[in-house]
Amino acid sequence: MKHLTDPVFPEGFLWGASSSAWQVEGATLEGGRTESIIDINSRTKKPFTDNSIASDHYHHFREDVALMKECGFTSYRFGISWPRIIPAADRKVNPEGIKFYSDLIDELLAAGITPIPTIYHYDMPVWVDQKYDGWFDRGMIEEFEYYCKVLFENFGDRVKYWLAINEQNMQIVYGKWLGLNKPGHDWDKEKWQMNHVMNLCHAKAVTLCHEMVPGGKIGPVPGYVPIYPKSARPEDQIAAMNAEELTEKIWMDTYVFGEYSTFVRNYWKENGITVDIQPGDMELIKSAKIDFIGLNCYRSDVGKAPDPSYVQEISLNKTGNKGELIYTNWPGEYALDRNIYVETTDWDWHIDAVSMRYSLRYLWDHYHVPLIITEAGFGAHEDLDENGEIHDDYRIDYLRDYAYNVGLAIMDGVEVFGFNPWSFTDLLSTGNGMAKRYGLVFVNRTDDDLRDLKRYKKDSFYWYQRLIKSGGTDWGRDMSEWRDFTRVSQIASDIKAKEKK
Ligand code: BGP
Repeated sequence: MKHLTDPVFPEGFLWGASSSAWQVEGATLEGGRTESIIDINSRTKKPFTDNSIASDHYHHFREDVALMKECGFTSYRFGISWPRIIPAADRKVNPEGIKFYSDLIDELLAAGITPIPTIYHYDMPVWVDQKYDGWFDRGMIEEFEYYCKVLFENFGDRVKYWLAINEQNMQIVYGKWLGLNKPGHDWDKEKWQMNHVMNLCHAKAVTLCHEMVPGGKIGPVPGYVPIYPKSARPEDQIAAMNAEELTEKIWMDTYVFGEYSTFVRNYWKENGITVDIQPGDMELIKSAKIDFIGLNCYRSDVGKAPDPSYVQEISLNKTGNKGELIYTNWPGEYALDRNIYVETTDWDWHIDAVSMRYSLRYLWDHYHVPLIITEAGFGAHEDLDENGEIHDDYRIDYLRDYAYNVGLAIMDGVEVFGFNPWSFTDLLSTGNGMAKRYGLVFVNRTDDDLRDLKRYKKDSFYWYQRLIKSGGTDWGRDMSEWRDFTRVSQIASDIKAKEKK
């Protein structure tokens, strides 16, 4: 559909940003908090970075919320750290942990900002991990339910929007890299058992939220990377569909329809995978109706028919030097590839604002559930210049194009109620620490030097402030190229010109 005007965002649209506890808070052993599995993972595996200080949001949260208010935020997505709430196996609730999040929530509400917490964003307490062998054990279901109950009891009076488990799909797809595998387990097979346990935990969170939080709404947070077929070759189309199924669709189908699709059941059968589905499990999953989908969408990928002669697991770019990423080649299933029609970040992530519109339309068409953007963002190497400033035009371009494409999806008919890009302040990247920054606000530290942790507003802060103030109308430049496709053809013709040379 060709739209004749700039998008109109609905009344009450939530403009904000997002973060997670382990990436921003620091104070990992303060205020009664104990260690989480991602603390250990981040310390022991270079280039992961020690998160014991992170952006020191734990000590700066009032200042950070004041900056959000100055930017005009009406929402903020953040993570709650499980080991801060329940630090030990005696399951005693930590009053200091409750106080920290309670104060944060009150500070946000006083600033007119809707709090949107994530219940689980990779920081499982070490004591839980040891007790249950991580997500492999069904004992997790009751433990997670207990944690959710504590959250709803303590914050449900003030928090109405909840996010259950961050990127369950990515935890299963990249679980080895995130440290979820354990000795003695056959990851490629048993990850599906872990996934089933996670689905049951998700369902418990949804059910409890509806029971305990008056007017409470809850949704999953898939990491969504749409897969375009590389060509019109029919085999590329099926390969792209396989990639989509095995990296994201399986999860969405379970959340929304409460079933494991025939695709995944056949996949398990053919690969000798057994999942312990006990009586009552599927009834629980089916009865847990989500209210919305929190969408994390940074980029797209390209799928093509795989080369049957070799296996290649994806090898992520860990240094931020373009061209290091090695794409998956999975015989019989799919291969991924570079999309020459879009640029990439220094970490080889495709910069593709249309992927945002595409994902929103795809998810709305398939699932008819309202959506909120819970992540999107531009990771870059950055430091203060001689004037103590950051001129992040590339991030402004990225956020402007992505937000505009959210607007176009709304004009296409998709129900979207908020935009919360990653991230507000700089925080630790999952894979690259402070070397890969995402914030609208610079935090003065590097991986090796803690400096003074002072906050500096980047140019993107001021750009976003103007956009929010205008209710999503002041883009700072003519955006019609996104409506009439001239931008896309421009990039394509640049590439054709490059190819001719
Ligand atoms: C998402 C995670 C976030 C965040 C983001 C950026 O998958 O939910 O926690 O880290 O990706 O990724 P990275 O930090 O690796 O650049």
